[in-house]
Amino acid sequence: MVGRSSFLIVANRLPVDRNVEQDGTASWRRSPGGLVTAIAPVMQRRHGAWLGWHGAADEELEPFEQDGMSLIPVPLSATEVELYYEGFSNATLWPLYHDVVAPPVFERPMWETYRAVNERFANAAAEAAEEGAVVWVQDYQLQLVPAMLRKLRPDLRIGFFLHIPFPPVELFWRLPWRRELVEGLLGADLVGFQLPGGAANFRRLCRRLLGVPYKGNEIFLEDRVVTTQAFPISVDFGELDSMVREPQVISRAKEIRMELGDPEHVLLGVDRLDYTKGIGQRLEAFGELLKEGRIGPGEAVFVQIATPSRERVDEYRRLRDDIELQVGRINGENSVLGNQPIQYFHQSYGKQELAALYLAADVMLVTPLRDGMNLVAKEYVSCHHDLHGALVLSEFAGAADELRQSFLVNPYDVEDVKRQMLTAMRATPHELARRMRTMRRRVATYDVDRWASEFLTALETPASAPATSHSA
Ligand code: GDG
Repeated sequence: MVGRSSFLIVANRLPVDRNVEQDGTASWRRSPGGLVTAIAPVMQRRHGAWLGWHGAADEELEPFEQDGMSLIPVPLSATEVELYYEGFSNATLWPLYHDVVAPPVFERPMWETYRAVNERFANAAAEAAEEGAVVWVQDYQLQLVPAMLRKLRPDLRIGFFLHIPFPPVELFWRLPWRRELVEGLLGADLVGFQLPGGAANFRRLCRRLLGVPYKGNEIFLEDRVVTTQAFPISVDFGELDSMVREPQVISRAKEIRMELGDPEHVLLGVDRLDYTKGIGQRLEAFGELLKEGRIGPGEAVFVQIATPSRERVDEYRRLRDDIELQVGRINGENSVLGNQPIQYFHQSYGKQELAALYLAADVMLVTPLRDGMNLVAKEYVSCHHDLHGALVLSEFAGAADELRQSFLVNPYDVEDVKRQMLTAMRATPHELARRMRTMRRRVATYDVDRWASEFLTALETPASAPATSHSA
C-alpha cells in the first residue's frame, strides 16, 4: 500500500499502459497522449501520486510504483466505461465543448454514471491525500470531483485544469445538467483553462446560471473565492530539441524522405483520429490542389498519421470510414505508378519515430475545427532547430494565440487552406527561418515545466477574501 501523498494528480487515466508479452508476462509502459506527455515529468520531480483508471474494465488493482511515480488505480466496470467514458465524457461533453462540431448525446443513464464515477474518484482522492495536500484534478471527465472532494476534505488545496475549450454560454446552456457541472468545478480553489476566452466564458456562465459575482479573475462565492485563469499548456521543448539532434533520429529522418520517394515537399499531419481535428478538411484541400495541377505529380507527399482513438464511439467509427474513403478516392484519382500522394497510417508510433517524422516534414498541417491547445503544433516547432519547416495552423487551435508566425488558416475555408498550403510550400528559406525562430523562442520559454509551475504557484497562492467583504 502506498502512503498518503502531499501532491496528487487525479485524472481519468493513469499515465501508463499495460504491455503483455507473448509468454504472458505483463509490464507497464508510459502512455502517449496530450495529458500524459505534459504532466509525467512534473510528477516524477515532485514524487507525487497519480490516481486514475488503469485501462482494463472489471479489474481491481493494488497501487503500484512506476517510473518514480506512485500510481493508484481506480476501477471501472465495463458498463461504466461505456456510459461514463465513451458516453457522457466523449459523446456528450467532448462535442458540446468543441463548438458542437458533432451533435452531443444527452442521455440520463450516461449522466448518472458520470456522477457515480466522479464520486468514486473523489472518495479515492480523499483517502490518498495527506492533511493539507495539493490535489490537481484533470479535465472534462472529472468536473464534479472538485466539489465532491471539498465536501469530504475541506483542508485540501484543490486545482482543476480543463484541457479542452470551455464553450460560450449559449452552447453550454443546452446541457440538462449544467448547474451540477458548474457547481462541481466551483469546488476548486483554482480553475485553469487553456485560453483567457475559456476562463471568461466560465465566469459569465457562473454569473448567469448561479448569480455569483466576479471581478477580474476571481469569482466570489459566499464563503470563499475561486480563481479562474488561463494557463496555455506546452511541450517538453528541451527533450524534443535534443532528441532531433541525435544521429539516429537525423538519419531516420533522411531515410523517411527516401522511403517516400524523395519528393520536393513532405507534408505531415499527426492527430488522434478525431472529428475535431479537421483531417477531412486538409485532405480535401490537398486533393483539390492535386486535381487542379497546382501540385504536380510526385512533387509532394502528404503523410497523415491518424492514431486510433475512442473506437467504440459511433461518431469515431463513422469518421474512420469517411477518412479512409476520402484517402482512397484522392489517391485513386491522383497516383502515378510508384507514387501515392497520400500516405495514411492508422497506427501509433514511438516518440523517436515521431520526432524523426517531424524533422523530415517541410510542412506541418494542423487544421482542427476546434482544439483546446494542440501539442502537435508545438512539438513540430520544438523539432526544428534547423529553422526549416512551415507550420500551417488553424485559427481555432488554442496554439494559434501563441504561434502567430505560423501560416494561419480558417479550416472551414478550403480555398484559404489551399492558399496557405501553397504559400508554405513556396516560402523562401529566409522567410521560414524568420517565422520558425520566433515560434521556437515562444515554445522554449513557455514549455511544459513553465505551464505546470505557473499553475501550481497560482494554486498555492491564496486568493482574495470571500464574497462577504466584496459585496458586488
Ligand atoms: C487534448 C486537447 C490539448 C499522437 N500520435 C502519437 C502520439 N501522439 C501525441 C502527440 C501529442 C499528443 O499525442 C496529442 O496532443 P494534442 O494536443 O495534439 O491533442 P489531444 O490528444 O486532443 O489533447 C488538446 C491537449 O489535451 C493537452 O492539454 O493540447 O487541445 O484536445 O503529444 O505527439 N505520440 C506517440 N505516438 C503516436 O502515434 N508517441
